[in-house]
Amino acid sequence: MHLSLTTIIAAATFIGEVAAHGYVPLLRINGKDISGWDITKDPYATPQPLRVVRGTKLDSGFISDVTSTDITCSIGNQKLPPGPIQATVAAGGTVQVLWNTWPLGHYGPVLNYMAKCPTSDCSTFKGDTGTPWFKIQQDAFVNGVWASDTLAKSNFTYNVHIPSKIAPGSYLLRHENLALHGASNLNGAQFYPVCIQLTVTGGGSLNPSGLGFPGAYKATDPGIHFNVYQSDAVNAAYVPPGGSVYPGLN
Ligand SMILES: [Cu+2]
Repeated sequence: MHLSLTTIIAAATFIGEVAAHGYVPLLRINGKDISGWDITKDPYATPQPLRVVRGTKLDSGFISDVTSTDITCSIGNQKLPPGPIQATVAAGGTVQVLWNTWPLGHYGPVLNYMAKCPTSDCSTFKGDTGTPWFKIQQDAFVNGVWASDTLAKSNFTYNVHIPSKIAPGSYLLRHENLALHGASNLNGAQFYPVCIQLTVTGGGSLNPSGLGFPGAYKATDPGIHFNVYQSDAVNAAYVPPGGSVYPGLN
């Protein structure tokens, strides 16, 4: 009975998701609002608006192929801003990511990575070759709730804590919802990465790297090919893909 009910809920979630995934039209840093990428307006504006959030193709859809360069910064990773732009945040500070919406039941972790841009201008950096990325923060199944549902219940907001000991400079922040509601099927996981161009001030001398997007994820990773409809105990033991948070960041 319980299994069949969760199957029905999963099916209903799947049907309902065509219209409503989510995107990031707004950031907040130190109480200041910064425009993100508004899928309802920005793709249609001429000239292309200058945004600190990387633009995406004309939808808010997910990536399911972890070997695609879309896994780096969302669908159409080749689309770069028309000029330099970055939001400034202090090392040790917080970037609030305000999604327009996020559906309950898209169970999964929220994962956050950074990569140092090779020059001071991040707008020319795709980040899709080599291993420039490092993981800074992740939340999975905490106190019986998936991080995705916590985000949905928190005004669709997630707070990214910028490490205090990284070197100052220009960075891409890769913030990602990983939806596992269909992930018991191989290639059924849905990735929703969002890249944000930052100037980090202060900080220390740490220059971490080591992960590639694509590269860090495999379709068969236990944190990607995973059945969320088993038990709280199984979910609590869930290990996100991409490894541990880089040590010594704070
Ligand atoms: Cu969805």
